[in-house]
Amino acid sequence: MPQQQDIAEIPTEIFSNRSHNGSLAAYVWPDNMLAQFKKDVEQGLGAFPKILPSKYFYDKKGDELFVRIMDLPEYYLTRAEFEIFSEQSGELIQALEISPNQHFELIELGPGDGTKTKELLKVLDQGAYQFDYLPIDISQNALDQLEHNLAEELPGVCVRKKQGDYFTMLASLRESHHPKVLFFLGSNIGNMTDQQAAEFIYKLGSNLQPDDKLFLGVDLIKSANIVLPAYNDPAGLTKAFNLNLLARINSELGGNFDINKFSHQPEYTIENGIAISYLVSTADQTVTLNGSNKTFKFSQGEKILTEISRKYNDEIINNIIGNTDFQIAHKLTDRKGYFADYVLKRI
Ligand code: AVI
Repeated sequence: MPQQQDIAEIPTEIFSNRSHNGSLAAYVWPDNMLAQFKKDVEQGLGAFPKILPSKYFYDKKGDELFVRIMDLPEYYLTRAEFEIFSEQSGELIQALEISPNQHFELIELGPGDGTKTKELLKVLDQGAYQFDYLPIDISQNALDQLEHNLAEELPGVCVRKKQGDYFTMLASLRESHHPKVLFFLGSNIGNMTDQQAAEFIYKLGSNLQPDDKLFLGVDLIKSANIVLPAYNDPAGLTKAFNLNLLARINSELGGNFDINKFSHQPEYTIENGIAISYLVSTADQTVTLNGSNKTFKFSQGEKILTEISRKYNDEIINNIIGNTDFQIAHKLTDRKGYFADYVLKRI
């Protein structure tokens, strides 16, 4: 039976998270994306230990489940970051070093419904700051909805939505000479390995100018009795979220997974600092995919690693940004010290 997997053994390319490209909530996939899904599944299930990329959680059902997870009492991350935005907007503006007479661009990668950012936009708007808000997402639908809501709630804010891949969109903004503040919230970075996170942040920096800021929301390392329930809620939403990956392989790739023969198993220790989600086979079984000559054997108790959710401290952040052009300028935390928003300054 496979043992707990050392995170260092995980091939880094497997974890490219939804957050690289924003939400995948377009739901109708071009053929090349379906082919990539099939390739990743065949490769991941053929590997030992088995692994599936977490970016495939986010189909229509997965997105709906994640929205509900964020509302769960056990899932403290969203509330903790919201608290920072709603209670410390003054400190936040100070940390970003923006002044009312300097026009700047507030760019957000994968804004979702923008709930947290709206708290800041409200204060900036009232304070007569001069800025444009540029949400970047792969989903035109998500951007249209956000723009519509902002037009109603904050009509004074200039919204310039950018639909597409993060890095393509950021490159298209390079010409502008306004100072930039880049938001990447929700501990989305935590679904990447540290190596991937370092590469991702390096690439963000190459699209920014000295003194521009990256505002990075991360979940902090804390004890297992707080972290584990966030990934193992009694209502079973996280279990459904994890198992939805198999349902998706069945419906989109013609798989024959028996969903009832897999259980959801999150693992976390404060020493490791990474919540890892597994699907565990509860029987010896074989799975096939349509149009694939491969069969995938599972022994009872065998695990598929489906997601990592990294937790951080200053040392880990400093290691990750060590070879990038960023340094920590400020850190804001919620009252319980569960979550942090780091202001990383481009040097
Ligand atoms: C999107 N991401 C930051 C979430 C997390 O906490 O890793 C995804 C999630 N997985 C299970 N619950 C929530």
